[in-house]
Amino acid sequence: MQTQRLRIAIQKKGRLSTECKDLLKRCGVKFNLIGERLVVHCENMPIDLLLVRDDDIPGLIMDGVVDLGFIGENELEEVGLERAARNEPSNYTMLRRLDFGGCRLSIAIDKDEAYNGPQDLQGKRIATTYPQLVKRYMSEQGVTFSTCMLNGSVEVAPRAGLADAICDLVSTGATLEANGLKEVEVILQSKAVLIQRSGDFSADKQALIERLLTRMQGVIQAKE
Ligand code: PRT
Ligand code: ZN
Repeated sequence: MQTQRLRIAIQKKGRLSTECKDLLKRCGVKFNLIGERLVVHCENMPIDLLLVRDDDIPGLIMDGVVDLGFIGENELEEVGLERAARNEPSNYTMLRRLDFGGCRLSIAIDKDEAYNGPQDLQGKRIATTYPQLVKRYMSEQGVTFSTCMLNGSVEVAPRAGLADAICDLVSTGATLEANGLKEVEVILQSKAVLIQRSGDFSADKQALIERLLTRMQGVIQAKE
């Protein structure tokens, strides 16, 4: 069900949330976030913000339920692979890469273990929240492995005896270090991106998207 108003999905709470809201505000979008509301109507433009878990954003775009979404490339790619494997639509248009949310998806092992390359991961169990991205990387390397799917506390899996290695997001590396792990392979570099659903847009919506993108370009350039 498409509406006249442009629907933009953003993470409700978390690492991308504040910067997405700030960016929209700097682009001149006025809104007032009150309480636990899922949909927030902007005051000065025909825009509705949808405040959701980041995990839901790629699917909302790929199903054509919302028009635009802010999401980390790690999540976008994982969900895209997952949906493609299930023969569900996984298309979208990349509008622009943003200057926040930077991190990398890396494989890490016990810091005292020797490591000479991906072949050392042969037959190992890898704990991760990103099984599809790990699978893609490992099959490119020709290495077989098994997974241990965890949605949190991935970094404690080796110590807890649940896995031999992990594949998780890293920014400073402090979490790996605190858990006695060392980063051995970077399998994806990620940033927050702005994506758009596939399909047609009314002329008004298209013009609004273009106006937002022009303003975003100005805001981002001014920061550099
Ligand atoms: O509730 P919801 O599902 O919406 O949020 P979430 O808990 O799934 O996601 P959130 O808010 O933690 O992260 C959202 C997005 O931020 C991720 O999908 C990434 O695109 C991006 N991002 C950037 C990060 C990090 N940096 C990051 N450092 N996501 C997670 N981390 C984790 C990392 O795995 C480690 O556990 O933060 C911890 C600290 O990292 P270090 O390396 O600095 O110690
Ligand atoms: Zn999430």
